[in-house]
Amino acid sequence: MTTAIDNFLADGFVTVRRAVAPGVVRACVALIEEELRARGIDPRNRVTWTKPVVRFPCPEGPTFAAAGTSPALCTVYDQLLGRGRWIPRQGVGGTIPVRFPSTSDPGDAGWHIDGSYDVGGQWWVNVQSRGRGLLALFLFSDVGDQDAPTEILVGSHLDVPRVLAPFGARGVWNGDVARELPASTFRRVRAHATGRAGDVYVCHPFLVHRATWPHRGSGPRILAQPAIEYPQPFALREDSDVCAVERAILRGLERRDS
Ligand SMILES: O=C(O)CCC(=O)C(=O)O
Repeated sequence: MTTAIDNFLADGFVTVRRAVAPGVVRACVALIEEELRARGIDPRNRVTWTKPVVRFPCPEGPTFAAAGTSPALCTVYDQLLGRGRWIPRQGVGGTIPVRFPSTSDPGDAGWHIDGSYDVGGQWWVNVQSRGRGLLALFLFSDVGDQDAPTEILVGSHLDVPRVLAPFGARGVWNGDVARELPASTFRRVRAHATGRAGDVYVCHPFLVHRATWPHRGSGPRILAQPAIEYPQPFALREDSDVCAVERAILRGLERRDS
């Protein structure tokens, strides 16, 4: 029988439906809407939706802590990273790109993996995934195919380790990774991070993804995209007690075929 971990190893993500309870989602959205109003955007009045995307840090506080520490998510993080081996966060973290109905290029829609650590003001990544255990995509609005869903290259997390390995522990700017990938990566099956508000896509840190446009839906698409932090870089040793994220990196390096 195929398990959620097998799917994660093969695809690079698992979808946790209803990961965040509806009441918690509503409370988070109310706070996100306050952030929008503070920027002169009325989430109910499309006249004020003048840009394709507005981005800000995910607010902190108990409401977002309830979303970030949902029992369903903690269970999945334990399964993928090892029980007690990831850093719990009292919040969600990351940024919130809110995408509005628009046919304009938002300017931030290139294929990439997210960066994990700061080097001179740039976000870098290394093959040991220093600083990052996972990427999570929290849907805070219902997202359909017309609503500018995040697009994922299924299984692309297995192509990235061989690109990162030559850069060693120092790593590389995340903006340089996609152009080093083989053409076959971009022929991989594509998936869209669609679903209901409260669903969370839990992704391998090396999963290649991008924002999409145009947004042909009717309302703001709200997503948070935090890192799930991991206290030390993955050792990437065959003989160590490897978790699913590390096993996928080893598989990508063709050091392990399980
Ligand atoms: O907004 C999205 O759909 C994804 C954005 C993204 O991947 C990013 O900003 O790193």
